[in-house]
Amino acid sequence: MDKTQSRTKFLAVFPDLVDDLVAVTKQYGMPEDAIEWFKGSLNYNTPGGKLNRGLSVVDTYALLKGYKSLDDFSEEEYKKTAILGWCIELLQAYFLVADDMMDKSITRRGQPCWYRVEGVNEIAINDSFMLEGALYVLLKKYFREDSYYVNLLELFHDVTFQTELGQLLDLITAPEDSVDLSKFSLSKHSFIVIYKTAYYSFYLPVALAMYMAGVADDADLKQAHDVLIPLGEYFQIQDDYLDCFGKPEDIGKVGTDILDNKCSWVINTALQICTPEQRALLDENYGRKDAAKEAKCKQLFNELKIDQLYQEYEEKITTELRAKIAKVDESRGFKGQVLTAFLDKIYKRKK
Ligand code: DMA
Ligand code: MG
Ligand code: MG
Ligand code: MG
Repeated sequence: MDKTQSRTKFLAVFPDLVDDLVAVTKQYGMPEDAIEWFKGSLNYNTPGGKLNRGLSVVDTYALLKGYKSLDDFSEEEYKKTAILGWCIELLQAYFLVADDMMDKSITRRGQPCWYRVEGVNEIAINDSFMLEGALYVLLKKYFREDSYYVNLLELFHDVTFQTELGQLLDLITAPEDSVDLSKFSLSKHSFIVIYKTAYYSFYLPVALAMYMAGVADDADLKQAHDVLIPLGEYFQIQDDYLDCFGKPEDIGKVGTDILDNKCSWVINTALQICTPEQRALLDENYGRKDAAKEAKCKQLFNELKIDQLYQEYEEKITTELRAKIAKVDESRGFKGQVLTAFLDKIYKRKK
C-alpha cells in the first residue's frame, strides 16, 4: 500500500470526527467559545504526529483480510478501521499532553507543547481528560451495535490503566529533588517501558484490528501480545536513545531525560559498564536541572560508546523478534506478516 496515499486518506477522516464531537457538545448546549477551545485542542494535539499507531490499525486489518490495496475496503469498513486508528491517536494525544506537563518538556511534534501555548497552562490538564473522553464518544457512535463493542471498551480501559501504571513508575523513579542512581536497573526500565509504551503503542492497534476482523481468538491475541510487547520495549529503547542522541529536527522534540533524572535505557546501560570514577561523575551530574551538567553526562555517554552498544542491542533484538515471528501459528487466520510490518517500520528509525 502506498504510504502517502494511506496517510492522506486517513487524515481526511479526522475533520468528520471533529464535527461529530462538536455536535455532541452542541447537544449539551455548550457556549461557542468553549466549543472553539475544544476544537482547538483536538486539532493541535491529535493529528500532527507520525500517525504510526493509527495507520497500523488500517494496515493490520488489511493484512488480516488479505486486502492488497485501500480499494479493497468498502467505504464503511475503511471509515470504521480509520476511526479505531483515530481513537488510539486521541488516547496518545491525552497521554502526551499530560506527559509533557509532567516531564516539563518544551516542544512536541516540532511545535510548543500544548500547556506552553499562550493562555493554555493548567487548562491542558482538563484538555487531556477531554481528549480521552472523546474517544469513547466516537466508539459509542460508531461501534455500539457491534458484537465486539464491549471488547473494544475493555481493551481501551485495560491498556489505559497499564499505561498509567507505567507512567507512575516512570515518574516516581525520577524524583526531581533526590538523584539516586542506585534505584535504577535495566529490569525496572523494562517494566516501565512495557507498561508506559508497549501496550498502547503496539498491542492496542493490532488487537483492535483483530477484533474488527473477527480474528481474535484468545490464542491469537496471545501470539500478538508475545511479540508486540518486546517489540514495544525495543521501540521505547529507541525513544530513550534518540532522546539523548537524536536530532531535535528529526525527532520533533528536545530531549529532557538527563535533566529529568529519567530511568532511561541510556543511563542504565552506562551504569552497567562505568568505572567508579565515571559513576561519581554521573552521581554528580545526572538529573540536575543544569545544561552544563547535562552536557557532561552526554560526553561520558560518548566515551562509553553507548551508541555502539545501542546498535548491538538493535541487531540482537531484531534477530530474536524475527525468529519469534517465524514461529507464529497461522492456522486460525492470524498472520505473522502483521508483526513483521511493525518491525520493518521501526527498525533503525531516526525519528
Ligand atoms: C512517553 O514516555 C509515554 C507516554 C505514555 C506518553 P516519554 O516521556 O519518554 O515520551 P516522550 O519522549 O515522547 O516525551
Ligand atoms: Mg515525555
Ligand atoms: Mg514521560
Ligand atoms: Mg522519551
